[in-house]
Amino acid sequence: MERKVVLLQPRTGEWDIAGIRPPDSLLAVAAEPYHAGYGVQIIDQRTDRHWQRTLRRSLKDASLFGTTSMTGPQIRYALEASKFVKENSDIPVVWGGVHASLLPEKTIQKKHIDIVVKGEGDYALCEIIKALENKEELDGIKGLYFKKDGVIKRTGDRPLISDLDNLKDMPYGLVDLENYYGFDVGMGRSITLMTSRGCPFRCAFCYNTVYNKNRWRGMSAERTLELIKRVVFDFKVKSIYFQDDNFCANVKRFEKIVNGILKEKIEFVWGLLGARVNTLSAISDKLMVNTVKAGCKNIDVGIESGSNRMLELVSKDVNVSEAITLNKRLSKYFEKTKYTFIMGVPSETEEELLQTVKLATRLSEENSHVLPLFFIYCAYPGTKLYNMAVEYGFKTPIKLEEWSEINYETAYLHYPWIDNKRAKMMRNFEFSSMFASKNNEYKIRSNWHKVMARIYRPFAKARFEHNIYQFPVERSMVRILSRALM
Ligand code: B12
Ligand code: SF4
Repeated sequence: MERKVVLLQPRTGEWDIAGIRPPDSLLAVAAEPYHAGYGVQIIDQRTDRHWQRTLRRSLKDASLFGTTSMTGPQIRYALEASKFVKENSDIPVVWGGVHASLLPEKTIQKKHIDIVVKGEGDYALCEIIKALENKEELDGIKGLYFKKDGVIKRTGDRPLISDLDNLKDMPYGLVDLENYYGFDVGMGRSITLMTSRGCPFRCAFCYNTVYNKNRWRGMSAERTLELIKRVVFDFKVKSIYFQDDNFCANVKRFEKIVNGILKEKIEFVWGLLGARVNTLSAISDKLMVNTVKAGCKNIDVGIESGSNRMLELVSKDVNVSEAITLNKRLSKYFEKTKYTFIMGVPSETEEELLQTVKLATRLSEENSHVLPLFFIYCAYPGTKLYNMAVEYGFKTPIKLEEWSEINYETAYLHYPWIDNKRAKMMRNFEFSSMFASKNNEYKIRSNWHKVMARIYRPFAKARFEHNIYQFPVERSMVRILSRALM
């Protein structure tokens, strides 16, 4: 019997209510072994309620188990699955993903993990499979941390993949695309795509500086168009959410993609997760118009703060007035413009936080398509701001499972610089920003929830704009409801 590789996508916690995106990380690492003829199975904890039953069955003819990790609750679910594998088989357990890559030494120490892939896994996983099959040593495979006879070994860093065009097509046939929904673009069958990796900028809170070493690498416009055509024509996808960290980093490539969509009359709607104020500012009006003509409905931009001091502190390399100017331009183009803001960075004052709220309110007034969203700062290991957080008293989690607590919802509880009042204010801005604007409606699937959101909107707006953080009863109600739905 041919033995297969089993990959498991862990749950992500409360995020799983808002929508479930395809397991792109696992589809990416599955591509090489799949095209080399190995059997690969993907189990998704988020869509398979009986994942343990499915996994137990799969382990009977499995040669290796792999899973992925982001800092936060996903770690807990990935650990649960890894423990299950170890209790029910003797196959090696491999971890990859952003968290395992940022903290490989800590991750490999965990009892239920045998191999950690630091960085990109597209080629590494297949190399591991082949080495194990041929009973070869793992020492020759770059980017690994592994245990051998109780000793932890590392093989040195793997260089970043420079030519993304050489990557094999993702084996979408391994998942049921019908199970995935909830993207930030439109209705109908939708998918996420990543056509570039990394970002050349240096934001002090972002994983990119460590993980991608500030290097942006993009598929060619031609390969990107091929990929788009594949999902639109072969999989009948109606909307695409490009979740590149910085889709427009190379404006020439961006222009070629937009013009290609128009020239080849590829009909679909799309949105961009990663866009910056200064890169968008460098885009001509003509290209903006064509971008919209080519189906772009939604653009997400990280503004981060209404205080220039904070923007400097986080090395955003953009200032408040640039954001205001860009916003006026964007108001003429996109159906939705999502701005994200970050709160609770070490040394942020109450006044600076309120400046951010004021900026978000102004941007919404000057552009009716704006949806501002507020997030509480999460200290991700390896970043520059993380070191500052440690200086400010952030107690670094020691064990892998403790990292699952460093969630955007709870991380601030570990920050001594956040007092009770500030925590209440931030929780209020985080929650009310989600409901204060009518532009959030596209995110709500059920009509019943839409009606509730409409009734609540004026209260949310008042709470947001006037910093009314006392008695947050509605938050508790939503929490109870979401727990009931999970
Ligand atoms: C889609 C996505 C999600 C999805 C789920 C993704 C998933 N993998 O489970 C959802 C929407 C649920 C999500 C939620 C969140 N996300 Co998110 N997300 C992304 C996003 C946009 C794309 C990830 C992706 O699919 N990439 C494509 C694949 C190909 O790349 P990759 O995941 O890095 O995988 C490669 C390697 O890591 C490795 N690898 C990965 N897994 C495995 C497994 C094995 C076995 C092997 C061998 C190798 C391997 O090989 C892959 C190919 O090279 C990234 C940003 C980005 N542009 O990458 C952020 C990102 C991963 N998310 C991030 C964050 C912060 C969050 C949130 C906390 C956001 C928030 N503000 O609350 C939440 C909560 C998550 C949690 N803590 O549990 C951070 C992670 C930081 C960190 N330290 O972990 C990122 C990097 C964004 C950022 N710029 O900060 N996210
Ligand atoms: S612009 Fe975005 S992706 Fe690039 S470093 Fe800053 S936060 Fe990260």
